[in-house]
Amino acid sequence: MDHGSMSGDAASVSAPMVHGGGVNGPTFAAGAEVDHEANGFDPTSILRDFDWGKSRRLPSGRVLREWDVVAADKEIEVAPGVFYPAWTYNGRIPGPTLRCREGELLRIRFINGSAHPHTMHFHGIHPAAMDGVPGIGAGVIEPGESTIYEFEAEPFGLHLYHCHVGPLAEHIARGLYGAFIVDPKEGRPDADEMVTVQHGYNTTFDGLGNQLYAVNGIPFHYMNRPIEIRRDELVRIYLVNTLEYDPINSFHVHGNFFDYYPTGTSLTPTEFTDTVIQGQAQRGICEMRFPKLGPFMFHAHKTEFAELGWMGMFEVLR
Ligand SMILES: [Cu+2]
Repeated sequence: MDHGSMSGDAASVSAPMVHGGGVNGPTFAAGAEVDHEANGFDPTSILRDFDWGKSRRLPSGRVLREWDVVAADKEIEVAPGVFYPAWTYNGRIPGPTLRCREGELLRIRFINGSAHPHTMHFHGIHPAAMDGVPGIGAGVIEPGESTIYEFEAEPFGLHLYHCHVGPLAEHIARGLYGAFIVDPKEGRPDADEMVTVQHGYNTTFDGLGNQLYAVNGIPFHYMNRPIEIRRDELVRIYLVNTLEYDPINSFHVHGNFFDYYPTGTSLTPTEFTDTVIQGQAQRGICEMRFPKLGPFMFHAHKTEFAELGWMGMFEVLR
């Protein structure tokens, strides 16, 4: 076909180059994916993967819940052909979504298999010695060493954990964070539950910002693999922001509104909205039902973040 002339026929409008960005989808090579198998994790699995650990009832009647968490250095393909020297909990970014019930006794055995010193610092109410910060309790856990963090699950809500060794921003930004969910004693209504941890990758290590943004590890993942949900079913999203080097993050859903429970510490929502802003370590629960069928975007409403990876799709099915 002669492309020399732009006038007249369909030649001038057919077969456009595929450029992503904005509503056209990923800016990266359209549809290209990273090697999830080599990475050892897949955001589609992470989405609905809640790690309840191992539990048993103590003679006192109380439930003891235990996990092993291993820190390790790992190169991860964060965008097609882009490899990032990450630090991980249990080999994935974000780390495992640790889940328990209010009032249980929690025991986390932390093994540092990384070449760098790390800790696990949990958000929640616990003794100072279990805070996972340098110089208090077990303090910094050196490479090859381990410790046990033990505390009660309180308060109920959506929390997080992360490394607390300096330089703190880098230890977090390298990938050492995860969601920590404490269910209320009475539970929450049945729902299609999912976790979305918002974060970024400062691939230049200049500490001035991020070159990539994502939820659950891989930029644009849910553009390539939309999240399937059922029409009218209650959807509950545990939304956590662990982004470093940028002051705020946000979550916006298209074609719908949601009830928002900041920090998940109350069973009464504070807001009915389609957009929430979260600063670093802020988190909250979003509950919604999709009444309409079809594809609906979700993304950071900070457009820069969205176009550098923080966007995805819900596919509402019958
Ligand atoms: Cu660390």
